[in-house]
Amino acid sequence: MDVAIAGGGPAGLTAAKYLSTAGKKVVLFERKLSVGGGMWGGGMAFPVIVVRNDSKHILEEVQISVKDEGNGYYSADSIEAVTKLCSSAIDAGARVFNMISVEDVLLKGKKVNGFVINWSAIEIAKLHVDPISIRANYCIDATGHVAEICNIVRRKVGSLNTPSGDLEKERSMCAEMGERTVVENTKEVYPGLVVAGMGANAVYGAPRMGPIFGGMLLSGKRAAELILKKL
Ligand code: 48H
Repeated sequence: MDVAIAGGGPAGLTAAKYLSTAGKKVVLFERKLSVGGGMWGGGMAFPVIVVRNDSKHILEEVQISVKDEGNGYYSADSIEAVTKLCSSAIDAGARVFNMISVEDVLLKGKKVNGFVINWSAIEIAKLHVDPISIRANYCIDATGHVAEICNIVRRKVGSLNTPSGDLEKERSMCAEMGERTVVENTKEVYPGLVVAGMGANAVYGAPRMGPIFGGMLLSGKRAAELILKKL
C-alpha cells in the first residue's frame, strides 16, 4: 500500500479521504465493528459536533450540512458527519477494514514500513494465533487518546521524534489551545509514521479539547498533506 492507517475516527477517516482523492492506495484498519471513533458521541452524547470556521470546509466538501451558531462556530449532526466522511473516503478509493486491530509495526532499518494486523476477536480473546503483516510506504497512527502505535514504536525502538524521546502525555482540557496544537502536533513522529488526531496531542503533551472536532479533521488533512509531499 501507499498508506496504511490505524484507527477510523475523524482523523483517520479524513486522512483516508484526502490521500485516496490524491490517487494513493490507502487502507484503514479499525478495531471495532464500526468506524467513527469518538465522533459518534458528539458532545456529551448529544449527536452534535462543533467546528470552527477554519475546518467547516472539510464537512462541506463531503456534503455534511453545517449550521451557523455565530461567533465563528458551526455545528453538524455527528451521525451524518461519520457516515458521510466514511463514504467519501470509500468513494475516493480507500479500503476500510473493520474488526481488525493493528497490534505491531514492521520496521525496516530505522523506518516504519507497515503494520502487523490481526482480527480484533482474536486479540480480545487473547488467542494464540499468529498475525499477518502489510507493507506500506507510510503509516498513520490515528488511534485517538491512547496513541497505540506510537506507544508500540516507543517500546520497540526506544525513542520517538519528541522533545524527550518519549510520549509526553495528554494534558488537561483547554479547548482553544488543544484545537490549535493538535494540528501543529500532526507530525512524522518516527520515520514512516505520522501521528494524527487526539494521539498527536497525547504524544506531544498538549491539551484535550472536548467535543470540538474541527481539529481532528484538520489534523487528518494535515497528515495526508505531509505524506503526499513525501510520496
Ligand atoms: C485498529 C484502533 C486501534 C488499533 C484504536 O478515538 P478516535 O475518535 O480518534 P481521533 O483522534 O480521530 O478523534 C478523537 C476524538 O474522537 C476525541 O476523542 C476527542 C476530540 N476528544 C477530546 C476530549 O477532550 O476527550 O478514533 C480512534 C479509532 C477508534 O475507533 C478505535 O477503535 C481505533 O481508532 N483503534 N484500530 N487498531 N490498534 N486502536
